[in-house]
Amino acid sequence: MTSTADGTGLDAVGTDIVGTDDVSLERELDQLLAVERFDPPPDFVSRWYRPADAAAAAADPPAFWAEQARTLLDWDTPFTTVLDDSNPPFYRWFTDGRLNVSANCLDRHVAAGRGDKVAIHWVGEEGERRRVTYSDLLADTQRLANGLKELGVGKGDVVGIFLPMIPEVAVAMLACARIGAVHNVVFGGFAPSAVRERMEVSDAKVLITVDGARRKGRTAPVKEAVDAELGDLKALEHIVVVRSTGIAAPIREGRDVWYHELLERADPVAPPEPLDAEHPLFILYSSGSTAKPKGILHTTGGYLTGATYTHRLVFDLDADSDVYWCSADVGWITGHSYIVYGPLSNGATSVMFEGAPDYPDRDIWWKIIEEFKVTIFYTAPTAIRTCIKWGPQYPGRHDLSSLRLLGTVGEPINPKAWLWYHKVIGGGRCPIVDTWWQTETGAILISPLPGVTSTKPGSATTPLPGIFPALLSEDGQPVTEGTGVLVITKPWPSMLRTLYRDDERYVQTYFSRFGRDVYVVGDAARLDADGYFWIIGRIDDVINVSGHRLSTAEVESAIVSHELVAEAAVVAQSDEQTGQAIVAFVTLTGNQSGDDATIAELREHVATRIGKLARPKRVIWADDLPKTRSGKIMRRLLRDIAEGRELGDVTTLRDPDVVAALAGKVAQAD
Ligand code: 6R9
Repeated sequence: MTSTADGTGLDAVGTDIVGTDDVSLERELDQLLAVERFDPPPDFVSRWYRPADAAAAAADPPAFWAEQARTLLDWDTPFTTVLDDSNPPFYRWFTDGRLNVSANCLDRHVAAGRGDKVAIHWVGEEGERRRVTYSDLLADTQRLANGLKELGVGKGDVVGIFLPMIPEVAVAMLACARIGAVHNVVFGGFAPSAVRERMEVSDAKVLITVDGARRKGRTAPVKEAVDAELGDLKALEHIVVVRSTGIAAPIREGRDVWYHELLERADPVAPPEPLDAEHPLFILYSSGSTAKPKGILHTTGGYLTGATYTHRLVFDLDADSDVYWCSADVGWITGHSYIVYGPLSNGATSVMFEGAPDYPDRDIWWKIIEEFKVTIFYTAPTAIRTCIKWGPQYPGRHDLSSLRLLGTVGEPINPKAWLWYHKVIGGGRCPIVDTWWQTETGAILISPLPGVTSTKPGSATTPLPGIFPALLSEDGQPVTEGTGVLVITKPWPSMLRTLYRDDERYVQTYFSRFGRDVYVVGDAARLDADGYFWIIGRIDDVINVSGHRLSTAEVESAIVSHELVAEAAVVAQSDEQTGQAIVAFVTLTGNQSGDDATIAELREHVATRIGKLARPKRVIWADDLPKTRSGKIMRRLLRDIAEGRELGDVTTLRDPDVVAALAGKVAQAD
């Protein structure tokens, strides 16, 4: 597919923060920068927050979560055990209860007479509109559930999903949930080779994909590319193909089946399978500090409790009147929890948009908000920064007065972007929820509550009820004010349960540094005198480009697989547009020297191996890389070089001349 790097379709643009044509706005924002704290608007009263909840959650967290699970979800068999913490860090929640996620997202709303309510207002790239009601979703989900069964998919089998932003992606996820199959969604912007890797390591039995995907007026032949890369995968028995764009798609007799044909011939009734609360719901691969992506596993009852509870509370959802829009892609955790499961479980009406934010023009998002009278909008800081660059005239063309609440996720938001969002998009009246969480946490953990929490631009503020974060120093001492390593000290229902088929790596990655009951997040943070959390960023070898996680090792191994390359080291450089950008130091074989054509070739090579989002922004040719005596590349020094900083301690280097030569070279080139 041809999505741009961050999956939002945003092309990289320059670095100015505010469109320079608007001097008065710039001045106003500068003045606002002096405001440290924004109190909730007096007329914004939280629908769901009760101060007593926070007290109850603090007094007895499992009892508080049990109450949420019971009141927010329908259970086929009510649970009696709340938290099994007998074998940390393998926590289990609501163990003897049974429920079905798709029944909670669909059947219960239809049964309550809300079948005709719009679940998804879908907007296609060429301006198409589809109104998908709860009854529509339920009908398709049942047929696909039966279709998958016909293809031999049973409880616990893994089903890959590689689809663009079309309603079928939600149907595919819900159909898996209905029969207890485990979905493994791969972001549409990834290359087919990344899809292959994720299917292979999870032994996916079926893959649901599409004929082609549109991006800014062009159509990429997805099925053809998938065949070329995955055709010989042994475990993969069938490929289901959604006809979306009409582009020619090869169909291999016996293995492949059209989605619409499968649905047409399937029985329309598929009762939801009551599943154990700890039955796996999905795997989502995320980057870790090695080249091998981590298969983060979420289960049924706890995950849905977290997604439902937080979506309603943090977005102050009124399912009867709100129109909610999250601009993420379903291929990321934000899409899982806040496009599919949270909103549908709460019976909300959402917008789903297939296209890029600058096609056909840069005002398309604001046009959609005006047309559907969107009330709640959730996006990423990187997207806001790009809109700032484009200038306030684009949102200025539209009536955005329906908006009442704004959210951000994915990376720290710089105060100026926060203020622009507040002023230009929110008209100064909408609270902003800066929501901190991760693929691993399943749901939002630290965020302001609208109408309750005073916000400070750039801070995710305070934890939600039932969540217990803390900062620790390097040696494990609690930090009450200042910077430290972010940890979560008590289990919560929507936490990951393990890394798929790799319990050891799960313990090692998250629960080895400070003991088996302290979850190590991987972020550093600062705690201020008011107890507000300010997330600084990752402490491991993970790069956050436009809110999307990539591991340095993953990108390095893609570069090194190019025949001309002898060695590569990848580091992050801060970038005003994308938060962080990838810088690759590359040594070519046989003392060759690289040129611009080689840079283009390497970037393309990475795009085909991982996806466009992983392309290095800068490639720096290195005759040699700075290494310790034990042969470890010192990325810390490379970061200093990339960002033009004074070099840190070089005494442990095997050959200190290497860095001096490299630093001199970079300085010259800049
Ligand atoms: C939901 C999601 C997780 C990492 C996380 C942190 C960064 C996410 C943030 C934020 C500052 C926020 N992050 N939200 N940093 N403020 N509001 O993005 O999941 O893709 O797993 O990334 O993203 O570094 O550790 P995921």
